[in-house]
Amino acid sequence: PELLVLNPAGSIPIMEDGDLILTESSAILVYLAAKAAPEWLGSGKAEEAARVQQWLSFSGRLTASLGGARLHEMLLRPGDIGALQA
Ligand SMILES: N[C@@H](CCC(=O)N[C@@H](CS)C(=O)NCC(=O)O)C(=O)O
Repeated sequence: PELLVLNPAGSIPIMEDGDLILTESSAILVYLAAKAAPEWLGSGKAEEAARVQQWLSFSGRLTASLGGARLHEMLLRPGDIGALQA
């Protein structure tokens, strides 16, 4: 119940920074980079902005497939392990 208050979707990671609550790893990464190392987000040029989004999308796909495989193998969550490894 405590987790669902922070994220009704029930997933982790969840980050709290003062009153701010963020979910979704890509949003958390962008927030941390913007605060600590904004140059990592590029100069605002079209190609650099697209490259940041490209890597965040790649990261999201990895999280979905590897996270799903881990839940299946370690926590016995039903799933198609072949599809999760693709
Ligand atoms: N798109 C989310 C995916 C997060 C995600 O899949 N988290 C998994 C753990 S790695 C989770 O909380 N799963 C909970 C569940 O499936 O019940 C992100 O990038 O933060």
